[in-house]
Amino acid sequence: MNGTLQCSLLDLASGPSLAPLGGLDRIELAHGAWIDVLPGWLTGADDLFSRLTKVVPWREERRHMYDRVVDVPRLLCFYPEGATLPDPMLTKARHALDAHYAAELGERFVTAGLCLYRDGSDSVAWHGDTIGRGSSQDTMVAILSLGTPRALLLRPADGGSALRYDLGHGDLLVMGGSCQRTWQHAVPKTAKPTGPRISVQFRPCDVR
Ligand SMILES: O=C(O)CCC(=O)C(=O)O
Repeated sequence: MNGTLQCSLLDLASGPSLAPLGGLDRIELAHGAWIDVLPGWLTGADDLFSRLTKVVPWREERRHMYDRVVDVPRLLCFYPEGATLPDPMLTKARHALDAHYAAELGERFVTAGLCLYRDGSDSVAWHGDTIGRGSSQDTMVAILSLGTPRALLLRPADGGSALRYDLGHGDLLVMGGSCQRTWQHAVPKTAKPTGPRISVQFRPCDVR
């Protein structure tokens, strides 16, 4: 899934388009977790990427860490259930995920969390999405990655070595099964010159 964000002539000519989700590859992890990956799920997304950087009301977050309040090193915007997504293409992507996973998930993806990693010093630390039902139930979190490729790392929550997925422009990675409670994921900082990346995470109700 490596690549750079390039504005190709093909992209400009054809506009955004979603590949069939039948092309997803499932990788079984330990403890009942799995991931599905589909590199290049969304093609022609250069305009979408630049629109999202402008129209999404990105905001900084601060959180408590030990005895200090620190900036969360990325910008965020959360679209709760019922909110209009910032671009119709994201609604289309969510419908495609709903159609593909309906039987297995048994519910729809209803929220969207958007994160903007401005450069290589933006990151997210090791965590599982365990606010809500993800702490006790199997669920799914689908990530559409846009912009500059970044590494998404996954490691067993009880220790063990990490797996690395380099998520490029338009790639899809879905975490499923017990992944949120038995595995952790992170996007580490990188010292390499790195352009911006947007992560769009689609989640079912009460998973965060
Ligand atoms: O950047 C990503 O794709 C992962 C984001 C993430 O794990 C989160 O916001 O909980």
